[in-house]
Order: sequence, then structure tokens, then C-alpha cells
Amino acid sequence: MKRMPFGVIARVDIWSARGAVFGAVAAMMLSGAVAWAAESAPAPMVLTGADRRPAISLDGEWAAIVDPYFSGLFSFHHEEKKNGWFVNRKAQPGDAFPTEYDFSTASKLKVPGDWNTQRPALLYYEGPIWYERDFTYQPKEHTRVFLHVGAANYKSWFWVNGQKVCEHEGGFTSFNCEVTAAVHAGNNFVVAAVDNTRHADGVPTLETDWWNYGGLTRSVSLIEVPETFIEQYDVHLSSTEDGVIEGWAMVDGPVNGATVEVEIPELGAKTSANLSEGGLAAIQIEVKGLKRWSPETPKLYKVILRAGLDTIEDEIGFRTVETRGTEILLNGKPIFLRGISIHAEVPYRTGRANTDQDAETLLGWAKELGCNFVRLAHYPHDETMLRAADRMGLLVWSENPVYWAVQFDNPKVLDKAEQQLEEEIGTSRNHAAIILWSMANETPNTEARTRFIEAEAERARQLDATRLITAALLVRAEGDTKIVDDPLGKTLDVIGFNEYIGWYEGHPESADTTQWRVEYQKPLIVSEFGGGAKAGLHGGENERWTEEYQANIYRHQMEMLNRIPQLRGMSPWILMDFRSPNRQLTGIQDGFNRKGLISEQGKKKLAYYILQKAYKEKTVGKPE
Ligand code: GCB
Repeated sequence: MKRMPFGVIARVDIWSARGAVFGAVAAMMLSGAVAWAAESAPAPMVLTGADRRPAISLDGEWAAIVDPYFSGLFSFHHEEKKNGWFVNRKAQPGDAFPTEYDFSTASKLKVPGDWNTQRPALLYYEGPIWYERDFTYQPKEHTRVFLHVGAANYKSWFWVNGQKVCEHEGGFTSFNCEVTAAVHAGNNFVVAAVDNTRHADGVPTLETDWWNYGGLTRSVSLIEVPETFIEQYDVHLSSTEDGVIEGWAMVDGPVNGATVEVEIPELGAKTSANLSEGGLAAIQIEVKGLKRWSPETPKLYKVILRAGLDTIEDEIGFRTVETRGTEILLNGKPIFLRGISIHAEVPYRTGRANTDQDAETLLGWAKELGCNFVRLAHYPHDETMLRAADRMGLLVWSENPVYWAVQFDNPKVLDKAEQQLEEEIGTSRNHAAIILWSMANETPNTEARTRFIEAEAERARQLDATRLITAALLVRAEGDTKIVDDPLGKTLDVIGFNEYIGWYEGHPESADTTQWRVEYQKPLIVSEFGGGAKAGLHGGENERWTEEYQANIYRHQMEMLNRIPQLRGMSPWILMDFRSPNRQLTGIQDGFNRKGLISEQGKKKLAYYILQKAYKEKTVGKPE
């Protein structure tokens, strides 16, 4: 999917443009998938399974120049420079003008990595930073090359050998810039400008409760593909036909009568499908003896897709998920989601998570806690997290960063939210672990908000009809009764809501007398509850910030939650303490939100063990 997030954009329906018309699967996609035609800079592409392709890593040290006034891109009269810092100029003896930057002498930043935790002076930095690195390359015939960016927060611009290759907006999704025409044999250089300035019309907007980590926060690489290659694909278990794996593949490049072949060697299953002129093929394979993916048996199969000269090998689990009344059914059986919320932030070194090791540490703690479910808040997490969740058997709630009060009445903001949703779903649609797409978190109940999220949810369903749609809602109160009646609930398959009884309101015991009125006969997940505690701080059960106080909240919460008939899951807030500039209580918070069950230095608090016991002994939630 190509789109140009900056400037004037025109929507083009690629499916009709490509003349693809066939089958029910394609019809679903036809109504939905769109491309964005760029009017100026080339547009990045969404690649499914990018991490499964042979790649030349560009991770490591990049030269970095901090440029708070963005003078590397804009002139003194704020015109975009033709010879900005992206040309990577070296001053020459006798130059008639000065060159006021030099990447070869600049200090370095590590990629992947947020810049904030790499240099003390950048801890609070918000603005543009320039990155540069050299690489050698040997172009191959009939081969296209993409610069794959795991994530760049928030806006980013890329040039290869001085030629602009793309721009991108959105800090938590991966994208791919075609650089085939920009690279040459021998020495090359890539320059990126990354700007983490917050914007009122951004997604997220000005206010959040997490650190605005900037930079090339996830891996960067060069991906080589044949001229015609598989751009996106979806392979999943049919929820209506037993023993049928179905989906579709979409190729980019000249089709020339090529077909798409899909093989699952372990099941002895193979099929081939014709590509439409537009590059689409519907997939359907009957399989025998399939072992379904579940938290208890997270079985993954090698799935090989071929189109012309292109081959991609993925590891995919097969399961179904649906709702029945107030139940969530995984593989046809009711399940209770014993979860925990997680930010993409790592222990010990602190900062953005981005390695396999980070994912295994965080998800390992969740497993140890007794979870079968994680809410990956508040934005799409790295592919390494999703791969680890697939392997470890953790169901996932994946979230679009429509957080608090984005500009719901601004159509450009809806475009940005949908762009991030398209990237999120496009890249991660084959993860068995993901069962829920969350549209938003704690949004104000206004008509504009409801229209916005309804549109977003419709888009999500067009892109992926196989998963459940949710959002974390706010609740209101009448006396001791909490009421869940946000009109957005009508649109959702599963209702999520956050509440902080015992922390932002009342005392831990207030939960004992709280009644719940849920207006929707739908499954319900309490997507947040909790309270802050400084690890190692001990005292009475009613002394705020102590581990005892936090543990007390958890005890009372769980008794209360068991009284809500529709409760089908929970993801308390939160696995680990995380940085937030809103949290400035000296000696206690010191810039960290302390609602973690584990400190940022990996120390487990008392509440961790309370929740662990409840999950292991299944004393919270409905029996499965
Ligand atoms: C919330 C937000 C979450 C915050 C949390 C808190 O309701 O959804 O992002 O971090 O409360 O700690 O206040």
C-alpha cells in the first residue's frame, strides 16, 4: 500500500485501478484497500513479512547532528533547501561559502535506538536530528531494493546519495522506501532526518503519558526483492470452513502470467492461484491434521509463498477467534484473557524496546505472571514482540495510537490514524497471536469522536475481517454505580474500559461497594486498573506509593471484577514502570510512571505476586 502522508494526497483505489475482480476474499479487499498517490515525494510501501526477507543490515553507529531549528532542511526564509544536509557535502579548499555541518566528524548514535537514552543532553529533546551512514552496495540485475525502516518517531525524511526516497509520518509502524534508482555500485550514503516534535494534529497528539522517544528506534536495513514480488499476503484459518486455510497475496511489478504458489510442507499442502492483472490472488488450501495455535500449544508452520522469482518463507500459526454473546471463543472454545498491559520500553538500560532479547524479557515476565494475553499499549509494537508472542503463546491486543483527545473533527487526522492502521495491519496480519485490533484509548465521548472511530473501525474490518475490534473506553459514575454506556460500544466486538478505583478515585476498599452496569451484551475486558508503588518502599496498606498499597488495590479490584458478569479478560496497568514526563514526584516517581508490577530495574513488587497467584489459581475471571 503506497501513500504519501504529507502535503496534498489523493486516494486511489488500487484494486479497481489494477482491475482485480474475483472471489469473496477479493471483494472484501476491493472495498477497502487504498493507495495514496504521492504528488511530491515517493511514497513508502507496506511489506508483509519484511523481517523474513534477506536483508543487508544498516544497524549500528550512524553519524548524528542535532538540528533544533531544522536549518539542515529549511533556509532562513523557511524554504526547503535544494542543497540541504542530505547532500552530505564535504567542504573543499577554496570554497566560496562555508559548509556548516560535517557528518564525517559528527558524533554517533546507535540504530536501532531512541536518542533520549543515548546522551544525557537528549533526554528531553524534541525536534529534528540528522542521521547519516555509509554503505557499500552492488546492484543486481532485475532486483529492486527497499530501505526498510522498523520505526522512526515521529516524522522522517530519507535520502540516498542525495536523492529523496521518501517521507513518513507516524512513530510506531514500519515502512519501506524504494531506493532501486538511487543506489549505485560501490560507496553509497543514506541520510535521514527524524523529528519527534509533537503536533496538535498528530496521532498521537500533544498529550500522552509516555516518553516521546525520538529517532530511528527500530532496525533499518536494505531489502532486495525481484522485479515482481509479493508485497502483502494474508494466510489464515477459515472460520467458516473446517480444515481450510485461506487468504490472498498481492504482488507488485509486472505480473506477466505469473501465479502465486503457497506451500505448507509439514502438512503436505500446496496450492497455486492465478494472479489477476492487478496482481492479486485468492488463496485456498484444504489441510488435514492441522494442529491449531493456542496459548497452550503455540504451533507455528512454515508457510512458503512464491510468485515468479520471488519466494518468502513465514512462520504462521492457525487459529480462529470470534465472539458468541458475551464470550470470546478461541478455536471455538470460550477463553478468559489473563493479561497485562505492556509499553515498548525495556528494563535495566531503559528506553525503547527493539530486540528479540527485549521482547523475551518482557513477555517472559508476562508468562511467569501466568498470562495468556498481553495488551501491547498504546501503539503498534515491534515485529520482534509479535514474533515472540507467536512463539510463546501469548494472545495480543494491538493498538492504534489514537490516544486521549486527537483532533477528531479533522479529516487529515483520520487519514493519519488510518494510515497507521493500514501499516499496522499490513505488516502484522499473519500473527496468530493478535486477536484484537484496538482503535483507541480513553477518548472523550463526543459525536465527532464516535464518527472518527467508527470510520477507523470500518477501515480495520475492511483490511482484516478475521479479528475482533475493540477500544479502551472511559466509564462514568452515578453514585456507587459505574456505567459503561459509551456509544462507541455499539461499534466494537469487544468492550474494553479503564478504571482506577483506589488510585485516581477513592480508596482500594471503594471497589467493594462499587456496582457495575454494562449496557452492552458483549464480552468485556478491563483494559486498565492499578496504582503506583515505588519498588522497595514499604508501609501500611493505606499508605500511597508503598508496595502494600498497590497490592491492596489489586486484591480489592479482583474481587470486584469477579462480580461483572460479562468480564472475559483483563490487562492491568502495567507490567513495568515506564518513563513519563508527567510523573515528577521527586524520590518516588523521578520521571517514571510507577504503576508497574516490576520496576524498571527488574524488581518485582508485591502486587506482581498477588496477580500471579490469582492467575495461576484461576481465582479471577470465569472458568474456561
Ligand atoms: C490511563 C492511560 C495510561 C496511563 C495511565 C496512568 O488511563 O490509558 O496511558 O499511563 O492511565 O498511569 O494514569
